[in-house]
Amino acid sequence: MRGHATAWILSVFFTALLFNPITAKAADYTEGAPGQPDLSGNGATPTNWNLTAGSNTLTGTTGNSGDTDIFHISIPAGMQVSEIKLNSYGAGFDLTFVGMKVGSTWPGDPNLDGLTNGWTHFNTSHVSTNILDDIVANSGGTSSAPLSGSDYTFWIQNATASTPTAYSLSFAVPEPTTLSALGLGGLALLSRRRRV
Ligand SMILES: [Ca+2]
Ligand SMILES: [Ca+2]
Repeated sequence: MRGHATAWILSVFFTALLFNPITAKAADYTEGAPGQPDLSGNGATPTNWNLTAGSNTLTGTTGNSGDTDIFHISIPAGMQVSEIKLNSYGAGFDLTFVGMKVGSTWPGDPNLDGLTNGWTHFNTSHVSTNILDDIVANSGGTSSAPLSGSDYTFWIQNATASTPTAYSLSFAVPEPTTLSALGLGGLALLSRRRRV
């Protein structure tokens, strides 16, 4: 009985380790939620979004000339953005531009200055895929995945439709300490099993 109780306690412990960083700590940004207005349309003053460990989800809408969404992500020290997954995308034949620039602001215009550190277009065909690899592939070697360092600014704008298009993107930030703790916990479990 004591072995079963120990196993139950351990399983609860590992479940907590596995899921807490994802569900409890991630920082989501949803346009229109309290305190989370439409993302800035001014590259000199992007919306600041501080990422945390886990899956950070951005949900918004963008238009062609009417609603550009420009935001600056801050990556926690020692962590990285491993992928940017498109969860969902409007409808129809829309196409949306996303550009990335190193730093906390984007003065200028990516259509005019061309000074991006990566860009791509996405639409319904990219739903459920990682678009970070597409972005860095168009960087001329000036960026690479996973994203390390601390500050990047993104510029999202519809390339085709004049009507707003809804999108949802998840920025994945793995937590290195979770993997270490799991590794140590796994060793403890193995050692306990050997003794039993
Ligand atoms: Ca918007
Ligand atoms: Ca906007």
